[in-house]
Amino acid sequence: MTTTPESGTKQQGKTLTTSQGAPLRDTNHSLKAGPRGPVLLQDHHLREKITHFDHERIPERVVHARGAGAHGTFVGYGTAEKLSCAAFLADGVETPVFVRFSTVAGSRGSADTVRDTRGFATKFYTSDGVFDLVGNNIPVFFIQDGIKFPDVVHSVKPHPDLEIPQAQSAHDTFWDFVSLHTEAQAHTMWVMSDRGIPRSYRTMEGFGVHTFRLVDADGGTSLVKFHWKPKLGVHSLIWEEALLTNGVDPDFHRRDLAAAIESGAFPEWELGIQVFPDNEEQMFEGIDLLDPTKFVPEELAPVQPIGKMVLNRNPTNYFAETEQVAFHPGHLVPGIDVTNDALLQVRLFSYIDTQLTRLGGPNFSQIPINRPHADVNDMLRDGFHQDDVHEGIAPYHPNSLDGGCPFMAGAEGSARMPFIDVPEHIAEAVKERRNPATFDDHYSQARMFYRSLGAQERLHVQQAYSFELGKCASEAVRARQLQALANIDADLCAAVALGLGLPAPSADREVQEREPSPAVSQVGASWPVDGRVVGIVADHASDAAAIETVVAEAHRNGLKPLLVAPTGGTLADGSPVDRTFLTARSIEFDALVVLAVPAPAADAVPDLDGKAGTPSPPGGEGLDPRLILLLQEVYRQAKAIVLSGPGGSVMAGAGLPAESPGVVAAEPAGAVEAAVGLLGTHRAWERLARR
Ligand code: HDE
Repeated sequence: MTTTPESGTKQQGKTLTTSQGAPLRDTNHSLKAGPRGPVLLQDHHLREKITHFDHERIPERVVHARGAGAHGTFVGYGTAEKLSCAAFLADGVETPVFVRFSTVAGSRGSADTVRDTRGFATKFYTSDGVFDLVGNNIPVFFIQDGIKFPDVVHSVKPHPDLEIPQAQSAHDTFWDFVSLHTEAQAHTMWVMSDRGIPRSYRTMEGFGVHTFRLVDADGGTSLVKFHWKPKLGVHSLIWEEALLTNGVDPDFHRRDLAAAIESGAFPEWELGIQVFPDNEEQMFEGIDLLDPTKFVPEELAPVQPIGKMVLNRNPTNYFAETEQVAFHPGHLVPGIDVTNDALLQVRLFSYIDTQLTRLGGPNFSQIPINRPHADVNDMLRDGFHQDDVHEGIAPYHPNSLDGGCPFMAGAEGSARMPFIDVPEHIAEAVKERRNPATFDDHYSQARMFYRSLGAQERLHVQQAYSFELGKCASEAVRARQLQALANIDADLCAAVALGLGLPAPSADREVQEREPSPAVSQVGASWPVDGRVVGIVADHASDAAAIETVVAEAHRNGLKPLLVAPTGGTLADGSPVDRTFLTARSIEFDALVVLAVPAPAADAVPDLDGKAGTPSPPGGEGLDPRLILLLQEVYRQAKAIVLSGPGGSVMAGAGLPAESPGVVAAEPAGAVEAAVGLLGTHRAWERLARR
């Protein structure tokens, strides 16, 4: 990782100075009247240092405060050329990008693996200016109209009296709101599914959510929905992992993204579009394309790939890049335009407004990470943090004094293609506060999504609702949400009601049946394993050749091997131990290869985290209790376990069945191959189904 103390900075080998460049001899002592003080006001260096420190923080984002960023490249396939004149979508055109992933509800210092929607915002530095695709990892949103955004956000944020709970939806105000404002039910269903706890930012789909409009070179238009498809497939944590991770490694997603890039396992996504005719109705198969609480199943409108994004460089400075990046759904380029989706329209106002407070004024697009790579010749002037030294005397249009410049795009003298607002016919309308009737269906897609999941995934949804509602103190809120679940699916409602100890209500309305969409399920497909983590359990007596083979094979297959042993130090092959039994925890590993069965160390340092208290199952007396805990957790989490050489006997000692889906025996030479075969499906799903 780049954060090692040895890594260089531009200041290496240089002399310390004040901000004005004056060389300094001492930054450890303030200027005092004698060694015992008092401190003198005239110490400019002291005052500059403290004043700057006092102002180091800027307001965090009101939502999406916690995030991780990465640089990369987008390459167009040219397949969208017929639909859009956007230059960056043309065949083979390479465009630099910066992506910021985020959670929504938590503060900047909250944990990565909470149950929440994730942001997936991409800045394309195109030759025609910046295009921002500011999406989420869930294709539907909580609300249909942006005027409700403060309401939904206030409901999910910590209670205003004590600022508790942080980064959680499992509390009364959130469920109060979503059970009253039932258009939020579809989005909530996605968040309660495994999608709400991604394994990694690298294994998330991304969605533009709204319907956008593509414009071709002749002004022809089509409606589209944007999708990011991860090369590694969609993969999530299970709840136990998410909870453990919040404590063991709250930076889990940040670390995973940075470590993958650092190791050369560059995360990749294909950008795809679903295409719909741009007609007056703006409907597709009974789905209103302007309703952002609805998605269009891929089975009805296939996602057509139009380009590929690879993230290949970590930020150099978190604040300068990831914190100061400013996205805006209105940052559009010729060839892409917005629609009248009322959620999108309000966003067009909000994102510039919020930067005025967050980044301290109107010149945030001059911050390096926000600077377009295209020529900027605006007539915006002055303001806080103005970095440009504008020349000329006529920042107005029309002018004759600066040669009439800058020219209008498309006019004589300008080579640039203009952004054209699509001339859209607005039907004769009455000014009113009202939604179309097609927005009234709040349940059919929540039901369709739930019924499209695999049995194990449905079980997770049941558990998630039971957990979240179980944390609500108000019985009225719990009962009201159960009513919403009754309208979605009677079995789901019954399972959650059972957990809550409340009666399961019957549906109180007719809900339209929709065909299931198997594409939303994570069960059943197989994916590449790049950058996945394999823990190798060995001890100081383990055979050097076996360790060498497994580590080399892991690298060859693009996996990240971590050697786990009872204590630190060096193993027989000379490799340093990466994790001791004290510092290792199941959440870090996607698969475990067990090469040795270390016995409990007689003189083990007493464990501070209570791991040593794990009871030994019958037959497990000879095993280190921390290894038993590791195996039990990895087993419960339905991860691959490969038993090799002496490791073969370990399952029984940990009280686990040796014959089980996702548990295999292999020689060291074939251990990684066996793990790769199991890892492709992300989990031993059958093992989860058995419980
Ligand atoms: Fe955002 N949203 N949002 N949002 N949003 C912000 O902008 C807002 C919505 C999304 O990594 C804020 O610069 C309103 C939908 C992402 O910097 C703010 C409404 C979707 C990010 C804001 C929405 C998103 C934001 C906070 C309803 C998915 C993080 C800081 C009309 C399609 C971007 C900022 C980053 C951030 C407002 C709805 C995604 C306050 C008013 C729908 C990924 O402007």
